[in-house]
Amino acid sequence: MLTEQTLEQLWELHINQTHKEKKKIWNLIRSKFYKWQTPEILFKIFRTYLQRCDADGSKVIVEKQLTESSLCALMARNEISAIHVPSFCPPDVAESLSRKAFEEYTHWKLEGIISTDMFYAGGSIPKEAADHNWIDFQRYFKEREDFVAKQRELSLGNWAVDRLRLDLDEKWPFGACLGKYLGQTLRPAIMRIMDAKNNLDISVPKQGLIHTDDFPRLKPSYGTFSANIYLKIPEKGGELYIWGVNLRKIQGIRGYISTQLLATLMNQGYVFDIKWQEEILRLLPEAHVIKPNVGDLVIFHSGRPHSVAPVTKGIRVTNQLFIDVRGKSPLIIRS
Ligand SMILES: O=C(O)CCC(=O)C(=O)O
Ligand SMILES: [Fe+2]
Repeated sequence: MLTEQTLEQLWELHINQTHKEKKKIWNLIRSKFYKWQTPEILFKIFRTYLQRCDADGSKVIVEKQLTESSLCALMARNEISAIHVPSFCPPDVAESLSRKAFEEYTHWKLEGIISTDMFYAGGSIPKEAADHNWIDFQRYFKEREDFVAKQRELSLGNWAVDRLRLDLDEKWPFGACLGKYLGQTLRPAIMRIMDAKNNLDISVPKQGLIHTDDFPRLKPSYGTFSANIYLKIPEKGGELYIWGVNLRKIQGIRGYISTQLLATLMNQGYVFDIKWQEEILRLLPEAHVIKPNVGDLVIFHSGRPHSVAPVTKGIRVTNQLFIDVRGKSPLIIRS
């Protein structure tokens, strides 16, 4: 457990680092770009000229276990949209974890302003939320060890996140390790909960809120992937939509303008606005729809547009983690 003094020092280092990042030329330009509502203005100018993106032909593959060849097709070559491994987590473990999650859940605002339709179980504060204020930052580092210990205890030593870490380490040609930040180990996964009362003041469309968690112009062997292990499946809703598009592959000046504007809209700031959601949907081809069962694992590039259909009956519980791919080096696991 970290002392108060160490936590304060970490926060100071974190603030300095964040200030340095903000001063980088690209980040300054980007913040001005948003502040002056440039995306909205450009969108109005080009609206009729924009073209719908073509799918890149990538499919969702279903396999009994992760293999080196499927991981390389997904993460090194962006050839497939997602890997779906049924029954990755034993059903009794899924049941025990999701029962506990439901007993203690909190609604976080991401980046201090935007509410989401996801809740998070105790000890599961998202790193993105913790990065923005001192109270949540402390909680992240104070709660991470207990959270992991409790997940393992509830899983009777069979926590599927541990299995995933081992599989990735053994099957990715350069191994896998837990992420570090300022010399501290990051938490390997969070626990997310969705239910019918989502706290959002907008009515969410049938396919959910389309977004990306990484830039959608996908590069080979570089990017952030999202892994979800489904612990409880709702009676209605909760399907995962993934659009098999790679905005980097779209050619021509018209394609370039369309994809740059689309990429901007799928950034968190616009995601919670129905008007922009309609525009995003209009520019995308048909989606892959995955209806996971209890215990399934799905991994996909988080720069591919994706969404979760609103839960209208029952609850949905997942363990989620991000996997950073950084060329010929170990995968980085973090949440
Ligand atoms: O819960 C899911 O199925 C996916 C949620 C999501 O947006 C993500 O993992 O990035
Ligand atoms: Fe996401």
